[in-house]
Parts: sequence; structure tokens; C-alpha cells
Amino acid sequence: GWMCTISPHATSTIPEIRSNDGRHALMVDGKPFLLLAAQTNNSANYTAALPDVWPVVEQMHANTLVIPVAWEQVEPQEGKFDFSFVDTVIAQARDRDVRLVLLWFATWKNNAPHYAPGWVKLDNQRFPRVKTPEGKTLNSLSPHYRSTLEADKKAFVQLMRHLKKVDRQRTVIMVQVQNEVGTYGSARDYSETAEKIFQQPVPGKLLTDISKEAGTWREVFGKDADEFFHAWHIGRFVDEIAEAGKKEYPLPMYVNVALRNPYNPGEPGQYSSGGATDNVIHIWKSAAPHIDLVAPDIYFRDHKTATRVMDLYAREDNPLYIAEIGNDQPYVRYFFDALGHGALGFAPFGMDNTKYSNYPLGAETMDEKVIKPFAELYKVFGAMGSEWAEISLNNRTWGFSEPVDTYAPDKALWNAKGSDEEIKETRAPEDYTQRQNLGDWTAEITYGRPAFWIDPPKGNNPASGGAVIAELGKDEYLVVGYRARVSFSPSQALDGEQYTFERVEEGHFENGEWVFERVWNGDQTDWGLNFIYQPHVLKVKLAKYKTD
Ligand code: N0T
Repeated sequence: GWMCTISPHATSTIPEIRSNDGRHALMVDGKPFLLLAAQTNNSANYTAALPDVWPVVEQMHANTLVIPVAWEQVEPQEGKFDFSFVDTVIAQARDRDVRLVLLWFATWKNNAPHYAPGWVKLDNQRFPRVKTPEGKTLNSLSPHYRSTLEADKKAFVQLMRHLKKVDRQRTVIMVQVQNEVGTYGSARDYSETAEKIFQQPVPGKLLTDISKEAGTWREVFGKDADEFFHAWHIGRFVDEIAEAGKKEYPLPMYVNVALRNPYNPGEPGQYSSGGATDNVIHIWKSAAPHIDLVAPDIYFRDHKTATRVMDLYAREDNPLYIAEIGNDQPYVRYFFDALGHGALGFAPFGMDNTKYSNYPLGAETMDEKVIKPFAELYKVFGAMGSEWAEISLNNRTWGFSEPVDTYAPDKALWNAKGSDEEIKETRAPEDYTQRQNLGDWTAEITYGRPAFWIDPPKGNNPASGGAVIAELGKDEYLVVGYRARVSFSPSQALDGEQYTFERVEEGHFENGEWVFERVWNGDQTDWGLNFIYQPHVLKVKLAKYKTD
């Protein structure tokens, strides 16, 4: 139990990441907190835009707003700081009882210095850009210059100092350092300065952390050397900024990642080289110990790729947090996979009424139809956010979402094609069936099935179903599903046993305690647990029995 309540005005503990045996939670006010977030579009970081932001946050039932703070707005002239936007967004968030995650858009925003002040981005002498092997200058700042690092760090330190001063209530619960760092168009900086550093031996800490023998970057990493070098130096750069910021005020800090396609990655530079893509997470872990987590930005629409990304980023040494995900209908169901992977939270991108759309990454237009499916899930999980996050910290969880994508062929968007798998003309029931060994029991999840009888699954149109299962104790599970049937049968260990639901309770949580509402039985359980139009929260007790 975590019964202690805190008065809203008292100083509370600083948010932190807690880990238990490879599982993780974000602690806010001393309790696990599930981030049910909304991220604004870019350029919403001005007071004038906020009236277009809050209505969507409210309609979504989000408990957290993720919003940028730009270096150009807080330090428009060198050494002159202005945190008025930060103060405004904090005050408005408090009025609405919403928490904030702030995004520090500075040296790198999608690889470029677009959000750096003019005195930075126009002064290439003092703040040099990355050069290609051919000597072309790219619009991505190089990580190899103290001048750039010191300037960014100085501003970030001021931001964290300011937050410490004005935010005893911990309205701001986490900070993203930079945005999708890295460089498009080159694996690394090939300037003369960078070349000299590249010829030096690989730093001892990295060698130790990843168990490699000494040598130059090329000797140790071969063809990966250029990318790994860039990742290491951007990681070190970001880590020094995070470390200095945490010295002021130690909020959890993370970086978000412009992903490479895990099945078809292409070459570094075709994706943002130097960012914490799946092949360099180990480099980042060594380079940036003050970064609590590296978090994927998911814009792959297809099930196979989106869920593969979660497998890659949910690690014992890396809590999964979905820093961004497209806000279109196909992505909604991946919420269940995120929770199954023990995610700290989920932040669909572009959730505001600023009349912008990043289609085809997200939805074409922002309206009720975009908001509602998120709202349905957030309502249910918002009511048990703390309890879910505590369960997830301490227990095994499994998430499932409908595996067969349903985008129409004429809308075969480039980010929906996934792994170049053929789109099958005909589908078998097995395609709509997932099975998971939970230990003594095996769960089976099927989609698009009539609620009565055993007719085979045909999938929902559009694909929208999902379920999450948490192990509460022996033979006992918490199950939340949506547009899916969840059934249980004995695993190997109990093979051949007679079995039944002992009891299926629908209920909710209050102050950490399960509150029973009613027993599900009859039609609701005869064919498995049928989740229809809205998510339900069930506590399931399974049992075996003897017949002789
Ligand atoms: C994201 C957003 C915003 C599957 C795009 C995604 C946000 C940044 N960048 O709207 O700019 O600030 O973090 C890049 C996606 C690349 C294509 C992925 C293909």
C-alpha cells in the first residue's frame, strides 16, 4: 500500500526513476506514476498557442502535457534569460491539475540547430557545423566543440535552476534533453578537428563498459566506427549538459530517438546518425550515465515494426517510454504493447488544435475522431494510473495489439509498409490469434470474433483491439482488454488438468485497493473474456479441479 496522501501545496519529493529487478516506474510525489501524455505539435511553445492546447489535453483525459521550451526563446540574446513562457505553462498546467514534461530544443532539434538562438545558429565560426567527407557543411552542429557545449549547457543550467526555484509542487516531472539528436546526411563530422579526435584511441570507459580491446575507433569498431564515434560524442555532449542540469535540480532526464527501421535500417546518415538508434544503445548507455532513458519516437504504422521497436527499447537498463507516437488510429492500439513492456508512459504527438498535421506520420486532421480512442484508454488507465504503475514495477506484464494491419492498399503509405512483407490476400484465423505462455497458464488473444460461440477470429476493421495482462499472484491476473477476446488454458505444467475460471471480478482501484463491482459470468465468460466496445478492468482467478 501507498496510502500516504500529500497536500497539494506541500513540497513533495523530486520525481525519480525507480527500478526493481529490471522493471521500472517513474515516481511522482513518492508514488509510481503512469504518464498518460499528450505532446503538442512543434511551435506550440508560446503563450498564444496554449488556448489551442488545453482543450485537447482535457478531451484526451491526459494527465501530462509534453511541450517544448526553445533555447531561442529563453536566451534570445546571449546571457539574457527569459523564462516567462515556462512560468505561464506551469501556472496553466497547475490550474488544470496536469503535469508537464519539458523538451529542451537546443543544439539539436531533428538534427538541426533551428531552435538555437540567432547568435548561435548564425555563427558558424564559434559553433561549427558537421562536415561531410567531401567537405560539404551540413546544417547539424558538430559535437566536438567546447564553445557549443558550454553555451547550451549554460542555458540549460539556467532553466533547471529556474525550475527548482518555481516548481516546489513538481508540476514538471521530467525533461527531455535536445530533440532527436544526430545528423542526417553524414555518419559523423569529418572536419579536421573531428578527424584528429577520430584518430585517437577509443576512450577506456567505453572499452570497459562494452568489453572491447583497446585500439583506434576504426580498429575497434571497423565499418561501424564512424557512426559509433558520432554516437559517443553526442552522448558525451548531452550527458555533460544533463549532469550540469541535474546538479541544479535532479529531475529525470531522457533523450528521444529518430528511429532507424529495425528490419531495414539503411545507412547511418540516411537515418539520424549519432542518435540512440537500436544499434548504438550500448554506446549511449556508456556515454550518457546521467540520461535516465533513451526513448523511441514511433512513426512506423505497422504492427510488426512498432512492436519490434518496443522489444528493442524496453531493457533492464532502459525503461521504455514512448516519447512520441503518431496520433492516427492505427497507433492507438500500441498503447497495450507499451504497457505490456512496462512502459512509464505514452505520448501521442500533435495533440492540439493549432490546425497542423504531420501526416503521413500522424492523422491528416485533428478532430474528435483522433482524440476519442486515446480518451477511452486514458480514462480507464487514468483512474488506476498509480496502481497500474506500481503493479508494473513489481510484476510481470504482457501486452498485445491486433497484429494484422488494415490500411487500405491505395493508402499504402511509406511508413506503413513495415518490413516489406507481402500484404496477404487471404487471411487465416491464426493470423488474428496471439498466444503467450504466462507460466502455468497460456493466454490466447483473438480479434474480430462474434461475442457468442467459437466462430474463428476475422479481425476488426480497422485493426483496433488490444489487451494487457499483469500477473498479480499465483493463478491471478489483472486483465484489461478492448475489442478482443482473451482466453486462458493450462500450459505444459498443467497439461491435461480440468480447469475453469474460479472467479472473474470487474472492478476498479481506489487509493491502491481493488474495489469489487460485480462478477463476470455467463455470456461474459463462457467463450473467454469478450471485450467489446470499451475497455474493462478485470481481476481473473484461474483454477484446476479434480474429477476423480
Ligand atoms: C518528430 C516529429 C516532430 C517511420 C515529426 C519524427 C518532433 C520530432 N520527428 O512530426 O518534428 O519534434 O521529434 C521524424 C520521423 C522520421 C520518419 C519516420 C518514418
